[in-house]
Amino acid sequence: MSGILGAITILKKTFDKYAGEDKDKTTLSKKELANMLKTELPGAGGDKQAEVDEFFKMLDEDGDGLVNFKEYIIFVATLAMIINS
Ligand SMILES: [Ca+2]
Ligand SMILES: [Ca+2]
Repeated sequence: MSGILGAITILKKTFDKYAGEDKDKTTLSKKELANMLKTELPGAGGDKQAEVDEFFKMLDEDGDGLVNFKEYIIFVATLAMIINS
């Protein structure tokens, strides 16, 4: 698989990998998000707790304390725009 569908598959797999670290496999907890940032985006600020808090607040649009797949995709799309600007 290549192109957009391949990219989406990778994004979904990446989400599932980190979201599945605890019992709730459909959302990212703050701890899971920190692990994802540290591994997938080294240097982006996943090392310091304050920066993880900041990231989490940015991602958790509905404020329920968890990052669901939709919120994650919005984050990835935002990241794509930042990288291309
Ligand atoms: Ca989870
Ligand atoms: Ca949320």
